[in-house]
Amino acid sequence: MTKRALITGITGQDGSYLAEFLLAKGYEVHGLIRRASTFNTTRIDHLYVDPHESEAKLFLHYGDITDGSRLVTLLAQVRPDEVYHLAAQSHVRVSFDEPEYTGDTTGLGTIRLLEAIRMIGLQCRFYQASSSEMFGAAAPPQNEETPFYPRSPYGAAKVYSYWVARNYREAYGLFAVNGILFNHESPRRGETFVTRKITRSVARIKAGLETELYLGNLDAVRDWGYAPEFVEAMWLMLQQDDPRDYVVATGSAYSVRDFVQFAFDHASLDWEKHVRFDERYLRPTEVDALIGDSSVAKSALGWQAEVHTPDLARIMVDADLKALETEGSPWVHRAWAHD
Ligand code: NDP
Ligand code: GDR
Repeated sequence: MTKRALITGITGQDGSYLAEFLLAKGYEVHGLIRRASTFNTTRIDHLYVDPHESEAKLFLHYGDITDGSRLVTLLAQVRPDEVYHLAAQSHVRVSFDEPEYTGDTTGLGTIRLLEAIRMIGLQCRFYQASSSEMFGAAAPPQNEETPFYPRSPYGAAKVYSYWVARNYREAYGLFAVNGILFNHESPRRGETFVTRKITRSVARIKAGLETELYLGNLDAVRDWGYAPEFVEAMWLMLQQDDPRDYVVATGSAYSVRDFVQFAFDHASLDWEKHVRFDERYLRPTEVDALIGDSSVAKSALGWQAEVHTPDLARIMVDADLKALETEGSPWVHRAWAHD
């Protein structure tokens, strides 16, 4: 029997890799997409198959995680075996500007989806995209037992989602798991997250299109892994006999400054000649250090990271250099105020 999955957030970095992964495993994949006035499916366009020409396995449906009744009609129509809930306002800095909206999408969006599952009596497995940001100010290394101490509206909304996913597991016996994923990046990473902002800028500086890169806190420490590997861990969590929560991380620690150095070095550039400080990229409360201990994922899922931060930086710089070669007209894209 072909398995059917529904992915919310399919147009995002993780959603696109997960869709690819599940299609390769033979799944029928359904994705929730937002109606927008411009195309927002660039990360998954390569997966599209014209249903008139051959048998399609990927289906996209309009909807929004703030629209509870739509989630009911969609789940009733698709009846997925596995639901991967990735949709969220996912930018920590932006969550300080839009705290209420972030609470509505990143927090309440999860209960809307869980309620929709419960209301239609759907038997499915549920993955919640939890985050290392829930640990916030808790000292590293962080694992499944570390108490949460979120430092942003985003982190607080994810803590809410974590607990409602657990509650539906305990209250209604839903196979619901929280994947507590540490930062993971790729050439498909949104352009305003720090790694991609850096690697994209390195490529543009190398090509002579710009000379300066403005950043905020270079001292923050993160445990950056490679997104295609992390989506496999999501799938593995839903294939186990029993639901539980898992930390997924590489276990290594590098500062933003380290990442800058890896990226500029790879393009034979001296970062100190190009990187400038701009306080607008600081956050009202910062998360100083996130370093994950994913020994449970290793023993229970057989999962461990292969790509670590220095290689990741090189993969991303190479991809951004290549993208510039094929981009055509080299418009100078300026980042908006709060990336
Ligand atoms: P992205 O920001 O790349 O993607 C977010 C997705 O959510 C996009 O598809 C976006 O759609 C969709 N979305 C946003 N708001 C809504 C809404 N109101 N209704 C429906 N869809 C919406 O995130 P990532 O792929 O990086 O992350 C996936 C999930 O994992 C997120 O929940 C994130 O918070 C979480 N996470 C990410 C980590 C990381 O390091 N990447 C680490 C830990 C957790 P659109 O394309 O239209 O904007
Ligand atoms: P993060 O990712 O907040 O960890 O959340 P981000 O790349 O935005 O920031 C990482 C660190 O870099 C510092 N920083 C800057 N960040 C941005 N965006 N822009 C800058 O110019 C800049 N300069 C320094 C930040 O202060 C921070 O310390 C990501 C998201 O994917 C979340 O959805 C996810 O849950 C967590 O990772 C785990």
